[in-house]
Amino acid sequence: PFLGSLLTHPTFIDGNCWTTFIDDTPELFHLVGSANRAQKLLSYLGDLAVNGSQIKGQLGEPKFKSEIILPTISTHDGTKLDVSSPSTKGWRNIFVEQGPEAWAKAVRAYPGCLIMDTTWRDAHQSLLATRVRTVDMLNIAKETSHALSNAWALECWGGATFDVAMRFLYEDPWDRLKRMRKLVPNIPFQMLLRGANGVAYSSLPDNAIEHFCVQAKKCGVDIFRVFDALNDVDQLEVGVKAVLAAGGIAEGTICISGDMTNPKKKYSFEYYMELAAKIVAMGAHVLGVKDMAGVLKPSAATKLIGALRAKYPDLPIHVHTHDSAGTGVASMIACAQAGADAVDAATDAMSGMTSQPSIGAIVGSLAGTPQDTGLDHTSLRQIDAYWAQLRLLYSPFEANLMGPDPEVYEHEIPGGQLTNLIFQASQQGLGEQWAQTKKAYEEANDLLGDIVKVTPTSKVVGDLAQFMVSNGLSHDEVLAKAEQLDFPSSVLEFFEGLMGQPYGGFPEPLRTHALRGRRKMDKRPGLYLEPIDFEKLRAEVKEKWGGCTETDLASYIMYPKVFDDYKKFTAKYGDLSVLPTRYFLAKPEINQEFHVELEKGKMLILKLLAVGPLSESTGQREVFYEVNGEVRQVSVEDIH
Ligand code: 3PY
Ligand code: ZN
Repeated sequence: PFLGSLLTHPTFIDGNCWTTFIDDTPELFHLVGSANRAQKLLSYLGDLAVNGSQIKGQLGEPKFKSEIILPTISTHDGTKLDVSSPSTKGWRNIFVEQGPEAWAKAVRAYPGCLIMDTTWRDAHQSLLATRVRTVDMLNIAKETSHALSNAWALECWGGATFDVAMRFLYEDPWDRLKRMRKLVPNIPFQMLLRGANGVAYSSLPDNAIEHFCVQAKKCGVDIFRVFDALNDVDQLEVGVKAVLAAGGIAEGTICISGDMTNPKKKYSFEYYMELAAKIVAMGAHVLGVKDMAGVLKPSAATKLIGALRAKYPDLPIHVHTHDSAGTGVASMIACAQAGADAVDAATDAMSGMTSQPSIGAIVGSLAGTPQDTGLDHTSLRQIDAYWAQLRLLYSPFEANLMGPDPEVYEHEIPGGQLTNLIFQASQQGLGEQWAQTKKAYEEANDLLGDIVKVTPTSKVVGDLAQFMVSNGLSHDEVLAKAEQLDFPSSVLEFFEGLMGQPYGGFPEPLRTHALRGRRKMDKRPGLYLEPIDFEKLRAEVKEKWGGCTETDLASYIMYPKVFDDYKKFTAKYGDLSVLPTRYFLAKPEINQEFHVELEKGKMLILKLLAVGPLSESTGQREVFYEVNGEVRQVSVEDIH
């Protein structure tokens, strides 16, 4: 009943096909729209059946092949919760009704330690190459709104999820945010904002960050964790100011680097205390402490958080870590006991190693103590049963980490990057190559002046390390040959000052030798960059894609090429966010029935019937699908 409905409509057949036809018979155009969408979806499914998944980074097919079982949610005393609609109880109400200051006061007054669940952002960014799709968050969203109603927040947006959504999953990150928000109205949503870099890899003009924060707040972000990868306060302030202007909760954040209890290290206890004072002076609502590599040992955590708590009795303190060394639970408990208002954890099946520490372990350890999290361990376990299945569904993106890496105290590689580097090294056997990479990373960091390492500066160190390994260059050789070497572009951008100013200055003469006449910015890049001309870019996007929403514009400003490629892809294949992950990543078995809800009430029942032989003349194969009982055929180019 797709296109046929239009062509066989009596009005059409009579030839009375005047211009009001569209207005008089909107239902048919709706059907044509669905027909187009169904056809585009079939093109994708056909392609998958012939050529396999083209999703970057995917190795093989999901280990999980059955239907995902949704848990029923109850409390530890056996009371079953009605999850047919979202919970309305939670910390977000205070923020929405009374604003950020009242919310901050309320969380300070709460006697226990709250938990931020990072499962929807950092956990999958750190373990599964950021590949978890919107549909898999939405499917557990209402249950989560109940089980985690007392959570500080769900971290669910920003960081790498923004570009990966468009770049590799062909999804609109804004659409993800709005859809999650509908199903979780009660728990604050938190995002990660890289200060003046927004969610990109180097600085943007200030007005781009302002525009971005307004859109993010409108679409559903409440708390913005704002950091700068060099702890450059001028860069950080761009983000904090933009969040304040947008009406969000600003979590101004200190990035932790190295072991502050070791007197030989560059970043000392005093350094962090001074940085905190500057962040508080910016008017941040929350003080964030971000330990992106997981190097904040429990004793250091006790000292730093204890001192911050004493100095800022009215300011909520929120701590983030990664469990790379295996000490994440111990450190977060130390933080809670030293007075942190909130610590980060991930659902058990998505926790540990380069991800956040286990929510169950932290909640269980603090239960019944003055730092009780107010979360019910039974409900959490039930939510985790869902994620245990999802972890297997996303098995093609596993880095196959085998255990903790306490060597992180030496190499200081942030969680997400550590997974990437281990994965790359494991492709080559994890032997000599991995040892070399870790050593080169330490040397590269040293050459760059022992910088704070987190996106985007961690990429600078990683790129320089790989450059050294592949060219067989030692630390001293890089210094000696710097005037001749073709450094990676990220290293040059860092030296130019496009990522801000490092604490203690740039290393010289390496900077000058590497730049060889390129510009040197000695103040924050926003002072040199031309402001965005919104009108001009809006017209450009409209011209290319026939329309431009404010969120399209924000995506285009952050990632013009990625946005264009995403639009090209969806023009060809449609919005694939409706497709269950199993059939997004791999073809179904022959004759296996599966369902796709194209839009509310428009269900497609699909079955792969056959993949035809290769036509020598066209290089194509015919793929046959049954769609709602009718046989459909798509021609697909065989790229093998
Ligand atoms: C990001 O910037 O994406 C991070 O997760 C940094 O920790
Ligand atoms: Zn992190």
